[in-house]
Amino acid sequence: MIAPARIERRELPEKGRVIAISDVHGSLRYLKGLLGKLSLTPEDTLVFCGDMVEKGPQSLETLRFLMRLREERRCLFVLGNCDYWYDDEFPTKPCTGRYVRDYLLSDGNGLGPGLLAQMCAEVGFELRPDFCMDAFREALGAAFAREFEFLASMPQLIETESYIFVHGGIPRDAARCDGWSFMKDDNFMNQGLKFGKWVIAGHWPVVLYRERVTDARPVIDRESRIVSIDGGCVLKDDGQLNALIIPHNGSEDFAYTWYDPFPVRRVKSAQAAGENSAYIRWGDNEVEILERGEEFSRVRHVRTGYELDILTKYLYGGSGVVKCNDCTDYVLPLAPGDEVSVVEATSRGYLVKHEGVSGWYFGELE
Ligand SMILES: [Mn+2]
Repeated sequence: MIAPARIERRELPEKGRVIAISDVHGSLRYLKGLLGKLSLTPEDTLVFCGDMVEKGPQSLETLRFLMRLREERRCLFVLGNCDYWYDDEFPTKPCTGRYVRDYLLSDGNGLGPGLLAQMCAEVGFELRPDFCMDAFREALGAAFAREFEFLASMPQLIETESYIFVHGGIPRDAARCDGWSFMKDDNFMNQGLKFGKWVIAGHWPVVLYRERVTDARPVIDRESRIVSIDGGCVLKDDGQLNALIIPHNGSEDFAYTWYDPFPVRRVKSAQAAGENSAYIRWGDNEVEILERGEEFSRVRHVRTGYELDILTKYLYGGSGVVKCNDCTDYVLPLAPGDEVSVVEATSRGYLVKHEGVSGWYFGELE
């Protein structure tokens, strides 16, 4: 059991929008792109629902960008499981559990250097296999006290009059749960919970809540009063960074926008929706290769037996078990003039996104 959950009660101003963003994951490009689309005014409140860092390329720069942003704009932050790098006892220093050492030496589990490794690089602390944890702690504590303090200032949950902001979710037996359980509350929307106030959460990429198509827009469930907003930026090849826009405090009239970096083009010819489709997703992505090609491979999804062609570069693994990046064979319904963003241009057609939904388009683009 780690530290108990830190819960903060806050008042939101009457005027201005409340804009929730989660799971930036060190992707400053997406964050800047999204903020650029929001036309922020001084009356708006930004709420960052955790996982500001890790997995993406610029954890340290993203953290510093947010530290500056909070001086210019009204910002609230809740801590995510990927942001929990400070020492509970000495919040201006990095945590130093055994897993930290393994994590640093593993180069961020294959995703590239995370926050602590980027800090080490900046101060020239070499991560040799025999590096000294005490020296690590002192070096980073001295150079990044402000950054650790910023992370340590974040509660795991912010409750306002009408909304609750949290990274993972509110666990069923919340009163007996530690802080970690609120941050890493996997698959929150599928736990059958209902709330009186709106709970706005990140952590679980929303595409995972959908079955047949890959839809990265926020999921708004009026029955349970949960809004899930993680668009899977960085983690998914076709992911996006969502912003949930509450027009004013107390409103349930949710809107949203998002940013992704893909070039926007216009569709020339109409295309009808495909009849069958699958969305092969992380956690359920074991495939059997039927025919390996250079660009596309024919595979069978092991659990369902569904067969589809996927981009060969999306395959990974080996030694018996082959998996693939999230992918779909969904054929999007499109009309001439529709705007799409192009994720992949292939010899067969385009993998595009239309209004947050990913799929294939086999016609020409303007
Ligand atoms: Mn998370």
